[in-house]
Amino acid sequence: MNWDIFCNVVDNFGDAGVSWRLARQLAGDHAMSVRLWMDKPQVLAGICPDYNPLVERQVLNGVEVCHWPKPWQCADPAEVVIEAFGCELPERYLEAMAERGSKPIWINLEYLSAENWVSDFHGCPSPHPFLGLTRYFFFPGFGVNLGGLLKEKGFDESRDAFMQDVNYRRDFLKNLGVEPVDGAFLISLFGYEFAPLTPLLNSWAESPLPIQVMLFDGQLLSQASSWYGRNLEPGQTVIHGNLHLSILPFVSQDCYDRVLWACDVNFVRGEDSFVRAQWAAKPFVWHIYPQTDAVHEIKLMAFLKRYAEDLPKETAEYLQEFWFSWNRFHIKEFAWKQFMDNLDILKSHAQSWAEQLGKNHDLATNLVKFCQNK
Ligand code: TRH
Repeated sequence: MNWDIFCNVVDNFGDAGVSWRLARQLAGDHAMSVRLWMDKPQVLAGICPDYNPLVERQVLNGVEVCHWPKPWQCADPAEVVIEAFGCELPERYLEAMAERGSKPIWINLEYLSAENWVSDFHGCPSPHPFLGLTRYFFFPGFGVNLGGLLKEKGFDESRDAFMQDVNYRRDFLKNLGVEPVDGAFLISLFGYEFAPLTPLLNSWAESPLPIQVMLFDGQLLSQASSWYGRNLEPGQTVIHGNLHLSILPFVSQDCYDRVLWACDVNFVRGEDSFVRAQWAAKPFVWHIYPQTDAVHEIKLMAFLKRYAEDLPKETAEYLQEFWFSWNRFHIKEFAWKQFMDNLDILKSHAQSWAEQLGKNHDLATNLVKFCQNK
C-alpha cells in the first residue's frame, strides 16, 4: 500500500513529532511507501537534524517528506490517506480521491486520550456528504479495543541494551555535553512555560544527593534563567548547591529517547514525549497540553486513574497531587521529598506499566491491519 500523511502544525512539536514517527514506522517496520506532507517544514527540522526544510521533496528514513503546498498543487492520491489530528485535506486532493477508481481509505488520526468515550468512536465511519468517500476515526489509546500507541519494532531490545551498558550511557551523556557526576540522580525536563519550576530547582539545590538536570531549550528556560540570575543558554551547565543544571539544545527523536532511558525521572509534556516516557519504563511527570476551561484536567485525571490503579493508595494519591500541582502552577516545597520517598514503588510500577502496555499491538501495526480489512 502507499500512504499519504498530512500534517498541519498547530503549535509546538507534537503534530510533527507524531506524524514523523508514524511515517517512519510505516516505512521501516511495514515496508509501506509513505509520503509525509508538512505545512511547516522548519518544525520537523527542529526534531530531525538530517532534514533540510528548504528542500521541497526529500527521502529520509524511507519516507518521502514533501512541503504541503498552499494552495494545493496536484498529486495522485495514495491508497491510504491519513489526516493527522483532523487537519483538513486540500479540497482539490479530496476531489482527486473521489475521482479514483478504487476509493482511498481515509483516516482521521485523533489525539491520544485515556478517557472511556474514545473506545465508542474508534474505527467509526463518517461518510462525506456528497463525494462518496468515507472517513474513519482512528483513536490511539491504552486499551485493547483502541488504536494502541506508537512503538517501533525492536524498541525493547534497544532500550534494554542501552540501560545495561553503563559505559555507553556515560559516553552518550558526554557526547551531549553533560559531564556525568558520580552518584547523581538524573532528571530530564521538558514542559510548558508556567510549570512551577522554581520551587523544584530550590529543592534540588538543597538535595542531600547530587542532582543532574537536563533542561531542554524552550519554554522553561526563562524561568530557569531568572532563578539562576543570569541568562542561560543551550550548551551551558551551571552548578548551584547540589544541583547541576545542563541546558540542552533540541536533539533528534532517537537521541531524545536515549535521554529518557538514561534518566531516573523524566518530566515530559504533550503527547509524544508523554508516550515515550512510558516506554522508557521510568517514573515520569506529565505536563499535559493546556486547553481552555481546564478540559485537559479531565484527560489528566482519566490517565491517572488508569496509570495509578495498581499503585498503593498513598502513592497514588501522592502522584495525583504532584502531577496536578505541576499542571496547576503551584507546588509545595516538600513535594520533591515525597516524590523521592515513593521512588522505589514508582520505579517498579513504571516497569510493569510498560510491560503491560507492550502486550497490546502498536499503533502502526493496528493501522495497517485496519486498512487491510477495509
Ligand atoms: O511539543 P509538544 O508540546 O506538542 C504538543 C502536543 O502534542 C499537544 O497534544 C498538541 O496538541 C500540540 O503539540 C499541538 O509535546 P510532544 O507531543 O511531546 O512533542 C514533542 C516532540 O518533540 C516529540 O516528538 C519529542 C520531540 N523532541 C525531540 O525530538 N527532541 C528533543 O530534544 C525534545 C525535547 C523533544
